[in-house]
Amino acid sequence: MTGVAKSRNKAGDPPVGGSGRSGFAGTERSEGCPLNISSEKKAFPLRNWTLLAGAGALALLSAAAPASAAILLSDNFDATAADVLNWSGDTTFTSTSAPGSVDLIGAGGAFDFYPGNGSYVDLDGSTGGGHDPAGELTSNATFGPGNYTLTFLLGGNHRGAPADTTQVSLGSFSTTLVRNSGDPLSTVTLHLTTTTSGQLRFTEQGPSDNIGSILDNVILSTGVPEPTSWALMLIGFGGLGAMLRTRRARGMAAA
Ligand SMILES: [Ca+2]
Ligand SMILES: [Ca+2]
Repeated sequence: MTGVAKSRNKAGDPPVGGSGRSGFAGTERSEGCPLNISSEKKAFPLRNWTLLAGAGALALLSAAAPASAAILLSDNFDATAADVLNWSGDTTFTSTSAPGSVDLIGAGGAFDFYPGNGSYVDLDGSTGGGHDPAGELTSNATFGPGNYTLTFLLGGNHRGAPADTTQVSLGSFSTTLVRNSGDPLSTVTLHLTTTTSGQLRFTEQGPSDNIGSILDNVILSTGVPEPTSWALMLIGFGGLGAMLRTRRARGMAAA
């Protein structure tokens, strides 16, 4: 089909605080020790505080990294048989691009450019050129502020048409991906953060010529902290260690 303008009906197509003094009891003084433990008349070895702090740190890590990500949205577009030109959408996504549109193709139909993937979406539908956006799919669900992991397949238009630009957005997050005609259908993984609520949206920015990038297998999951968040936590743990070392030194000096 390479180079075919289109044979289908398309016009053109924080740190945990542990404090204390190590290993001595009795008539100790509390000067220099923010947490007065002298009234306990008992030793509470530094290693115990360290273990407590370590447990707290592990609790923080556990809270920050859920054991398994929950899938919030999933659509392989296979529930609808191809070909449906100017497709209106399904229970997960709605075509929101009027007067532009999207097409549902593939699945052994007339435009199965990526066989074996069932049905998939041509993000530039069959309503003619000159539309802005050329096509757009918007999730029916709205998602709140937070971290998300988004994966999907995106491929080139496969018909020799000019490269297409796809905008992917959710709330305050937005990015654009360019696919040349011959680019394969390949997995894109985005770890995104949005500060506002919003719907997941794939917007074909054009050029609007009834031939667009191909979208399939969209999965949105709960996310994990951005790498910068992990870095901040590690810095916090480093500070915790330094604080404990300082307290131990003070305790030995006081003794
Ligand atoms: Ca599919
Ligand atoms: Ca196009």
